Amino acid sequence: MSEDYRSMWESLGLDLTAHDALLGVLGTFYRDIYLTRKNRPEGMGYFDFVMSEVHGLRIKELLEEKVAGRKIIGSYCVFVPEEIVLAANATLVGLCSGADFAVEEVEKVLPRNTCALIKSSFGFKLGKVCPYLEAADMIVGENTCDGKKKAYESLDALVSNLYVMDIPQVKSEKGRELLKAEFWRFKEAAEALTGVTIDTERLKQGIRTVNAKRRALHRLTALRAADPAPISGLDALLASQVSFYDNPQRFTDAVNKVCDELEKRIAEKEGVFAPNTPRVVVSGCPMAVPSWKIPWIIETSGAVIVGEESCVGERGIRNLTDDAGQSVEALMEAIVDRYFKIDCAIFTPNPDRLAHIEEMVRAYKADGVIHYGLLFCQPYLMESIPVAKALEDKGIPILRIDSDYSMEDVGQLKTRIEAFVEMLR
Ligand code: BJ8
Repeated sequence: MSEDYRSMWESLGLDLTAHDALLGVLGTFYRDIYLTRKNRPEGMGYFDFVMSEVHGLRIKELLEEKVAGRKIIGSYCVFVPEEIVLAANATLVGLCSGADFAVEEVEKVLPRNTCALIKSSFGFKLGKVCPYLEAADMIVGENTCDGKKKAYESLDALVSNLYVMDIPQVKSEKGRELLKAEFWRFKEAAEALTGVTIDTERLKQGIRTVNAKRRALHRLTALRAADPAPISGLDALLASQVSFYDNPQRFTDAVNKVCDELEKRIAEKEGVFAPNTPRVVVSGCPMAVPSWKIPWIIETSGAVIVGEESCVGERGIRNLTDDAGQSVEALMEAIVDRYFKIDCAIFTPNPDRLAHIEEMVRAYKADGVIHYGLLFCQPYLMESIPVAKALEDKGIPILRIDSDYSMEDVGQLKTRIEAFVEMLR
């Protein structure tokens, strides 16, 4: 961290001792996983810098935005439409966390058998270590899985600014109507928070900014089809993770710069792994920072990850929002259309997700799929069984892994993943 931010963290009510401990662990983990790797694209230096300042400079920027009258909205899900947030002159930041923290405190308010992602988010609140959460003017929860739905009832007692959005669970006409009504309600809530009336121009600009960000990420994902792979899965995941925190325009530029470099690498047949290295698509639960365990094991076991079918990955960024509409109503319809396509496992049935996994295997010339389910995540664990069967029926090898954020299972996972990679060869 290039500056002393202690007074800033103190003003946000963070527990400085706990926060120091968290940053220490995060820094060491990051150094071991990322900074010691060879042959990374130079453009990843930007993402290393963002990570080194993720609780420093970026928080300072957000607090400066607040002083200038902008609001900060925090979210736990890719269903929260950033287009509307930007149109209301607010900034969206991701609040999901990928590390265990204050576990004892968390288990006083949530059952032990709750998925690690939800427990982690509570741990960051109860442990007073998340400056994003404390800086947010509004926290948006969403009724997706049962775990989150019920957890927001408990979170409401811990924060004063929770807004809960209902999300359909069926892709029917009624389901779309529900999403549309909820997005209009959210638009009004965002307007009430910021005092800004969202007009056509503002909404169009919001859509364009988010589309540009997604386009840059689409460009990055497409380049990963090359063999040898020009970028590691760990680095591509890092870019996806940073997209939830960073300024959208700056992030878009940084991703495009990395893509320019990757295009040169591809032209020169330069890769991060040798040609014909076994190629894997990872599919399943989102991997929030610093959830790098699984990709790290995979990429130190002889395989390269060429795509993530996850909300911190393609599920979160697929499909652009049509910006051609000439009224707020038309643009809102386009936003509803785009988000209604998200194929989260909370939907029943959810055939689009399987089709997307197959499409990714084809597009990225993957040799197999590793399905990652967080322990106690019913939607993804349940869905992993029919997904595995359907892929196996089509001759696509798949390994199902259920894990959490602890490092206790690293040895066992490594053995299973190495055996799977060996089989792919
Ligand atoms: S759109 S995947 S971000 S809900 S891991 S909390 S599902 S028990 S995170 Fe998600 Fe939105 Fe869907 Fe994406 Fe529940 Fe499972 Fe935990 Fe999960």
